Amino acid sequence: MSYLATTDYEVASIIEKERLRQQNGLELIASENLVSKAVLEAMGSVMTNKYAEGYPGKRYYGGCEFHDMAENLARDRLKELFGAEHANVQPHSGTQANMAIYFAVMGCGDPLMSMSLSQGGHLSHGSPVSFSGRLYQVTPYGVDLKTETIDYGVVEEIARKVRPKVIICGASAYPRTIDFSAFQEIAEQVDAICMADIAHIAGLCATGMHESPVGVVDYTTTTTHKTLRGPRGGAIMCDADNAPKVDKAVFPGMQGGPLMNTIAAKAVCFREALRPSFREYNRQIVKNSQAMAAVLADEGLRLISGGTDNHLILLDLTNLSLTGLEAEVALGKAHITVNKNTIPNESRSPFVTSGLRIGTPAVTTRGMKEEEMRRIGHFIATVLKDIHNEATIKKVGAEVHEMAKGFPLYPE
Ligand code: DSN
Repeated sequence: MSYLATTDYEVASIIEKERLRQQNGLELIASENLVSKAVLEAMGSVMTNKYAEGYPGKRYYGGCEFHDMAENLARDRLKELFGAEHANVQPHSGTQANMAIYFAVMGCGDPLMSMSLSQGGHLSHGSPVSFSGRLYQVTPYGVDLKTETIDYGVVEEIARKVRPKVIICGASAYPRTIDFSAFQEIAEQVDAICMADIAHIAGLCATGMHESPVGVVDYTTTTTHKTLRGPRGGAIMCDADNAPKVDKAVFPGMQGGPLMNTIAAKAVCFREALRPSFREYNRQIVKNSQAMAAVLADEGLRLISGGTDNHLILLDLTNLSLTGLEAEVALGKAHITVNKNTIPNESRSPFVTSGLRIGTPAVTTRGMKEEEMRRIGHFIATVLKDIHNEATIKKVGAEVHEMAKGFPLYPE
């Protein structure tokens, strides 16, 4: 029995139920992953006990010598991983990292250009329901409705018209390669600052599976918990010249004490990501995504843009007369966790949607390869094509359980 179970059985049993949910099912949420035991240990360590407002060598509290060491390690490892001149590892999340860049380079009401949320962007890129949509004057760009990919000519046209202060590239639901160099060129033509949010594809960028924007665009933000496979949090990279304003925007501009246990865990994650096995892992994420995409297409499902170059697949369920919500619920009953998602030209609300987003980072961490992806593709198609048949869902659920057993979360 764990120590927690002896002191707080209620919380311990909730955590155990969640562990079993993760163990017995297939996690296909594109933005999630399963961290190593080393990352978990750093997260649950005594580093959480300390206030360390400020930065290494310049803190507002005594007793920070080991926190300085941890934060310096995290910064140095992240810089090494991406070849960055400067790194800030304090943002509590990807949204905080984005907020810090906005605060560093824009004033309220300044024009901002970004991919619209309904076509693959992110809430914090200027959605009207986010602080970013309320503080800045946002002009969205989307995808070409025929190819369902970004049309850089159109992005340039909008940029010339709007003359934004900042152009954001990066997405939460875009299955294709993003041309960061093209975005930087467009930004330069209109004297805008270019910011890449690589939250979803950071692991792919760090390992050469996707072009890295670091050293190409002005600012790069990321989360650390998606394809990077670290603790839940954010980070920023930029040139040395821009470091002072970024650091000031994070602290004291926007956050108080950094989460030092998370920063220690980020250091652990970045070291793991520097190993050759992490490159292999990211290569497998993409191979898995493409193997699953091929099966889903063979089954007659419609893939937005016709396929995938990265860790995620976006399905349009319109030809099955299904909503994303119905699909998410039915697959959940079969222990397959996915999320409903808007698609280009969406006609439904974000709570219902016509699409489904599927990602392979977490199942790849469990050691699954193309063969398992093909089976999972068939599981998904079977449920979606017979969605009102509880017996079908139950049968697929039992097969999922059986398959999951063969890939333990923490085999050690
Ligand atoms: N909520 C995350 C995602 O699922 O893409 C982004 O922050």
